Amino acid sequence: MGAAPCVRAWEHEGMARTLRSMDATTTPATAPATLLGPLVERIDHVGLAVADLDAAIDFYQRVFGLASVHEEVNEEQGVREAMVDIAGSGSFLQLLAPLREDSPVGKFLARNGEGMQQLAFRVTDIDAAGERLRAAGVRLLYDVPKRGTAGSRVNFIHPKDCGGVLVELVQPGAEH
Ligand code: KFV
Repeated sequence: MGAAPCVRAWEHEGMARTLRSMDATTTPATAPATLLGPLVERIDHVGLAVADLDAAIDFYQRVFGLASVHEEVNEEQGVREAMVDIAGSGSFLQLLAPLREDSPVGKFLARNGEGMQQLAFRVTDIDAAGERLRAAGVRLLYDVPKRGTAGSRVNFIHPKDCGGVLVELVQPGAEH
């Protein structure tokens, strides 16, 4: 194979050069070469704001053949929610129906109607992730993580600091 190894070597050298220059101009304590990279495992879930939880569960079952595998009420977050398994991929759809109009999902629905409300990354260490983001000046919504689905710990990056996307960080609890 003629050119392919050469292209790969060039790409690797370019990436290494970028990292070397970042190391030379930043201090690891405040600005590591990648803020969260090693801590991010996968998309844990995509959160969808829905008006009627049972109707939404029925829709994803009948259209996509995807089943709800967990349901709960989170009073603090003001939601009734269902986790829909995306064909065993390890990622889920999180269907979120508001308990109150003045909750985050209630306000989202009033402003936008039904649709994607959040993107959640599973991380291995949510406290370390929070420290790194704060050190870089990224706004987190909570000083300490709150209780999320099935005993997980969650925090959110403000959408204004994340390209207009409400990004949740989630570290699974023992119930997962
Ligand atoms: N995505 C993108 N932009 C959003 C947004 C969203 N979901 N929600 C609000 N915004 C934008 C909105 O368009 C507006 O922009 C600004 O943020 C303020 O909107 O350019 P604009 O027009 O100024 P408000 O005033 O409608 O909302 P606000 O009261 O500021 O609250 C926004 C926010 C992100 C602080 C609030 O939604 C929040 O605290 N979210 C985190 C908690 C949450 O979403 N809980 C529900 C899911 S519970 C869950 O996920 C669980 C339990 N779990 O384990 O996974």
